[in-house]
Amino acid sequence: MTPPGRLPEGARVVVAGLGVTGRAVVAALAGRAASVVTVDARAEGAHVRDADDPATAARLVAGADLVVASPGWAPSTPLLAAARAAGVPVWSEVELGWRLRVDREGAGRGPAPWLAVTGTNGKTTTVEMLASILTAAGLRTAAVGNVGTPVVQAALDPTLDVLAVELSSFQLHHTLSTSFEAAAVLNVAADHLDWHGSLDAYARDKGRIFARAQVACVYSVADPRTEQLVRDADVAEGALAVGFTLGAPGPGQLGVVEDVLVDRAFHTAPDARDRHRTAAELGTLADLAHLAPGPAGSVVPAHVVANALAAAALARAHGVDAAAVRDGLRAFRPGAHRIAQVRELDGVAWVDDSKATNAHAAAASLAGYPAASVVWIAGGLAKGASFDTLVAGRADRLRAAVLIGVDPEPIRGALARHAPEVPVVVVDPGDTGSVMRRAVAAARDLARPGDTVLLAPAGASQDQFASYAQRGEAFAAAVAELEATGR
Ligand code: UMA
Repeated sequence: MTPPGRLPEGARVVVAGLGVTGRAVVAALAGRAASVVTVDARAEGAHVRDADDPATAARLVAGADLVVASPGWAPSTPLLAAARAAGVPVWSEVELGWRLRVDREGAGRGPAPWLAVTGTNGKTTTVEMLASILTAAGLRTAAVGNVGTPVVQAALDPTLDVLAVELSSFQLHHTLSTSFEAAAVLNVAADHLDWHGSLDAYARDKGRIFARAQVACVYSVADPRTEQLVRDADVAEGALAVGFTLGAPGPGQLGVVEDVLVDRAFHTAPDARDRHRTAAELGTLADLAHLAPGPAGSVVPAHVVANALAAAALARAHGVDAAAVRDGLRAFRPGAHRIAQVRELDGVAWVDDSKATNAHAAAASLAGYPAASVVWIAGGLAKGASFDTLVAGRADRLRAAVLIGVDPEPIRGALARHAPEVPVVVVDPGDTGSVMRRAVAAARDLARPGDTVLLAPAGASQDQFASYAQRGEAFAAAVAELEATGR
């Protein structure tokens, strides 16, 4: 295996994808690779546009020592299949970043440790909470990875003390040799099945985050699949398995006792024999009160508390003290498009949760509202998922549903089966440019004062929008237009 710090000698590299990841990879390879060929079906400036033809794909990999694959490239794409057939290694950009990571400023400090987070939902929030905690501890850090900033960019930055890394299952699939200081799997629910082929394959790729973990593997006590991934992992000697729970924590866990966030994994009792009876207080639920949706005094959603505990566990594995955990959680502010109220108009709240790109996330979002009070804007790329559990479990919250997306059928079918009494409007996918405006107008007609119009699509955005962020912005713009025109 290639040692850290360099590529194979005189490497000829094929970069699959020239989006956010591919551009960062090309920049990182400048001066480090003998040649770089970029492949992208759509992006301007790519050397090769059509690698879907198996003969072209085989020719490309025949002249290469390495392929660096962007996350959107499924293993079944002809280029990656050709690389496998020819025995040419395929690395994720995360693997490349890990191999190239540089020492921190200051003599003898070595590369920055990485604290990594994956999971079907909550990973962006968790990694941002983690960065906030690390910052409160006086460390120089950044939330990087799937959250937006390519990992390879951060790996080459000597000013960072520690990295807070969000990893998707796509990125982990081609990640081979990483050894994180600590890593967490928050939850595993059906998502991206079209890419991975099955839930088991998807979970296995998530589990790669624990490989060679040095200090701690963090899992959810409520999700046995995440604990199993820890058991299956080959970790460094002495690495701990640390659970987080919304209930009272057992030894080796973080959890909640009354309204106190408690650490029974990383605290040190003055007398080691007391370890199993003592705990460290990390803060209280009041430190998260600003993260409750709705008016002051609303309940902090369970998934927010879980994310905070996971972030705290990773920070504690890095040696951060309890006061910095509390200060970091207090200072944390969630990013856009995550259950963000964009307007209140005539007694109706308009909420953007465009980040809810799968059924599990949409279910968590809908859970926060009273019965029959939500006009739900949903739909998008289903990614091979079923919506029956989501709709059956949340039908009581719905006043009505407005369906967007090129193929509304998967959610429409689930609504017909489990919520036949809920009115459904399907927005004709014909004119993509005006989809959100038409969805918002339909929702306006269906909502009553006291209701919430909730964009929680349960699908990815790319069938009609460039990204979940653009979908959320289109929603906010359409709502602002409603207000401006007085409609
Ligand atoms: N492309 C092809 N052929 C293919 C697939 C893609 O030519 O078969 C091209 C596309 O035209 C595109 C390029 O490859 O120009 C790269 O596309 P990409 O989809 O890999 O995306 P990037 O722009 O590199 O962004 C990726 C992540 N995207 C995906 O995982 C789909 C971003 O996560 C991430 O922020 C970024 O790297 C930096 O790490 C987004 C995402 O949707 C937010 N993630 C999924 C999620 O959170 O559910 C996993």
